[in-house]
Amino acid sequence: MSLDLSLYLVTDPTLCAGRGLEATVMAAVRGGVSVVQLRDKHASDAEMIVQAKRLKVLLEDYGVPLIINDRLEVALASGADGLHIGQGDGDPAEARRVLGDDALIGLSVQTLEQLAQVDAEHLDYLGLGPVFATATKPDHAAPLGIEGLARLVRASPLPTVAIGGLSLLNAREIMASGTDGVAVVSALCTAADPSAAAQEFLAQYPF
Ligand code: TZP
Ligand code: MG
Repeated sequence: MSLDLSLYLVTDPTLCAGRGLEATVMAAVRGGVSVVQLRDKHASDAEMIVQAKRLKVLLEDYGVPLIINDRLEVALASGADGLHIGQGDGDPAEARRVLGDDALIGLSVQTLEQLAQVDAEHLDYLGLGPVFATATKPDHAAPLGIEGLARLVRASPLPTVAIGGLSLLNAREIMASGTDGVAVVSALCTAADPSAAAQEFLAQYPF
């Protein structure tokens, strides 16, 4: 499946639960979300595989890829389109070997030092952040700010998506850094109308 990073929704079991995770995700997708990442730090692998398989069927009609956070076994067993790993979560080359050439594999990068170590051969994109401090990920690294983000975008050998504290208030400025897209949890999952919010994100972009 091709990769359009423009509006990348990362799920959170609590923040997306308002109207039900699936209903929230699909409303956002109808509004124009281009990638969905299933992220759940507490579910068992078996629970996550069930959720991933259900989402995969729903997303198929929209041509939107489903990416699994952290868990290679879940990505493989659910037939998801790819895997997103953090620094120290796993090896991109191993993920590529297990998931195959067509899988979409992403890595989180927080610093120029990490960027210099990136195994671009086995990756499709980089997640850059957090741009701003966010309560959604309590253990996050030091925020990059817009300037820090722009430096990483310029130096990246791969397409990038920015994450962390992003919202309708800063999406235009974020896209002006040259990144290929914006990744959000709360800005879509806690929106009164996730579909309208997704449309508003895309309407802000300078392209
Ligand atoms: N990785 C870096 S920040 C973050 C993740 C998963 C959470 C982003 O959440 P929000 O609600 O969009 O700030
Ligand atoms: Mg991780």
